[in-house]
Amino acid sequence: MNTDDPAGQAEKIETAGTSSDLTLWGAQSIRALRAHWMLMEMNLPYEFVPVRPRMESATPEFRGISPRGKVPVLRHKDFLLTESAAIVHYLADTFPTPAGLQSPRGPVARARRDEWSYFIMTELDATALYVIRRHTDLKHLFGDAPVVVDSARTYFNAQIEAMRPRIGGLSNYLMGDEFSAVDILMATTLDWAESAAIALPEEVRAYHRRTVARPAYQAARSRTFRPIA
Ligand SMILES: N[C@@H](CCC(=O)N[C@@H](CS)C(=O)NCC(=O)O)C(=O)O
Repeated sequence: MNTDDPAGQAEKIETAGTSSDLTLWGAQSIRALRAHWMLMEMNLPYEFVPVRPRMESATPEFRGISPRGKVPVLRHKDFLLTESAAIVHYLADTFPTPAGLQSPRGPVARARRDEWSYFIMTELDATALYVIRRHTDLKHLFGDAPVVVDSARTYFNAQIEAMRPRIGGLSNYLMGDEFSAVDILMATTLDWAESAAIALPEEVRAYHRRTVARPAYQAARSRTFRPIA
């Protein structure tokens, strides 16, 4: 077995741009979608290994790449990186960003990027949506806990409500008028909220609709969630 490709399904993605020695493991997952979307926004060619959570990701071979058995994983040459937020920021910091894609520079812009990223990844993703998922769809693994699910939903709604003016504010995107990696983190998290039947405020829905209308999102979504035989 090729240890890089436990499912034996690696494929070379043809996109505009030059070879960049990039490989991405991760399919059928919102966190993997973030990495595909960023690669496609940046027109970077990459090899895609469609490892699914709790399927190919559970193999000893994949754990050699990702010790916790989690997707996504990015490899750039011999540098391996997990964590979807770290991956999208690494790409923006490492490769030239095309027009219309902002890569924040300088301490203030970086601090704002970090503020959004930690908010999305800790308060919305880990503390709320992942808790809901673990105790609903994955309750056979993590236990049935309706009180915890209710509390996580309430928490998510309170976080979104408090940030509603900033998410749906005067600018098109979270960092201003130009799209950036934090919009990928936020829009995919809002996708996830909608699929968990959470009703979002109208301004937040408008931001979400505007962001997911980008062609790279559409392409990344169909690649990430394409059925695997
Ligand atoms: N904080 C991580 C979370 C990664 C994660 O939990 N990925 C899920 C799929 S969305 C996974 O690989 N689950 C398999 C498992 O937990 O065994 C990130 O954002 O990359």
